[in-house]
Amino acid sequence: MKTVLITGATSGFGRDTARRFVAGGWRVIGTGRRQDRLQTLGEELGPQFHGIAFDITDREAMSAALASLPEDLAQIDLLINNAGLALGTTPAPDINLDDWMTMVDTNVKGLIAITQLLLPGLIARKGGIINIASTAGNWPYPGGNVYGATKAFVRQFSLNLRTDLHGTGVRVTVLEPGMAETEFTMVRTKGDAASSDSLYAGANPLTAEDMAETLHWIATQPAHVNINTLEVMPVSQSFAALRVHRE
Ligand code: NDP
Ligand code: 8X3
Repeated sequence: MKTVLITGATSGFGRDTARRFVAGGWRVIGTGRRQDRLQTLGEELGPQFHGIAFDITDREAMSAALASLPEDLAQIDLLINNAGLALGTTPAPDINLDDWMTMVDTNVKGLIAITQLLLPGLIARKGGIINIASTAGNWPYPGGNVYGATKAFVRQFSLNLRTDLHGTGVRVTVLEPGMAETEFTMVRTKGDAASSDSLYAGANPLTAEDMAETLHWIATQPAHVNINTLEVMPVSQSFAALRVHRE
């Protein structure tokens, strides 16, 4: 049985991806800060699921949690770097600098730290890494500022990682979802349910189940196939024109 570690399995994409991989016969290690949610998911999914709680911005806690994995579970075949967040939609310069730093600490520094920790084992097992970036890393929008920049980092880090891992047999993919209804906007707006509801209302956005299915599809391609990049949007979402400000 193969083992996947999914960061951010307490909600949204990560939680449904844990469900999908368990259904597909994988052992799943799910992470996140909310221990209670990991426990609830463990009760739902049974012994194929193992939750470990840590804050991905805390390198010591993360190393200790990963080191505490039982020997069989520590043989990880696939890392899905999903944990991440946006904070705020305010255009620069009227932003909260702490929010910008938290996005960098989580989406960039947390992601690269766990990748580096697990890389020796992934190379030994010719495993795989799937990083979750975003359309926000490819298409600028007002207020996207640091969030979009962290996701552009994730895209380029993924491509560069694939280059570094040339010849190792390790697969690397970056998945770039567009608008999807999860707790993402509740987090971004710091609990503004009305804003979250109105963003998704009538938009028929992507769902966590859509992304779980896509991630499982990427992971189950024949061993010689590498999906480099995959951008996915709801049909309702497309591109806006460039703007011109006139005096
Ligand atoms: P959710 O808010 O529903 O889930 C985010 C997950 O990330 C949670 O499990 C959360 O766990 C975890 N997480 C956040 N911060 C930390 C931290 N410091 N330490 C550990 N875990 C953390 O959002 P989504 O499922 O939508 O987001 C998943 C990924 O997809 C993110 O990287 C997001 O940027 C990306 N994405 C989302 C899109 C969308 O429209 N929803 C579109 C494109 C990309 P906990 O709070 O328990 O720590
Ligand atoms: C989330 C998609 O467009 O809300 O990464 O930034 S968007």
